[in-house]
Amino acid sequence: MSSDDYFRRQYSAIIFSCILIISLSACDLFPNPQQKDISIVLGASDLGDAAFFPNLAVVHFGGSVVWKNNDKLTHSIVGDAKHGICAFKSDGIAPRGTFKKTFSKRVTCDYYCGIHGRAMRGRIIVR
Ligand SMILES: [Cu+2]
Repeated sequence: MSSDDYFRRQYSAIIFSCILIISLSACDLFPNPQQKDISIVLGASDLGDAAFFPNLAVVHFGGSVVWKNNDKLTHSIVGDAKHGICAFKSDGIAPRGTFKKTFSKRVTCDYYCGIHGRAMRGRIIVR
């Protein structure tokens, strides 16, 4: 094997590894902590499942969800559970305000607005 062939092979191996790593990350196979942004949309108090966008947010274990209030009314976020990690509650989130929650457990949490009730609903899946 000539040294040219040797370098060509090394080079191919590196390129192949890079492509593999990029594909794996794109497929979400590496569980990286991350942040998911959820918008409380304009007119949210009448929108039910559409009050939050995305309505179903998937976040990695150890990641955070940040709700941003893009409406003109104050809202709050209440986890729909009596105990455990899904039993959380924000203060009132004023227009343009945010609320951040970190999830350190693999769970599915339903939530609603503490001010407008289940007329505003959303779900988070932590995996
Ligand atoms: Cu609300």
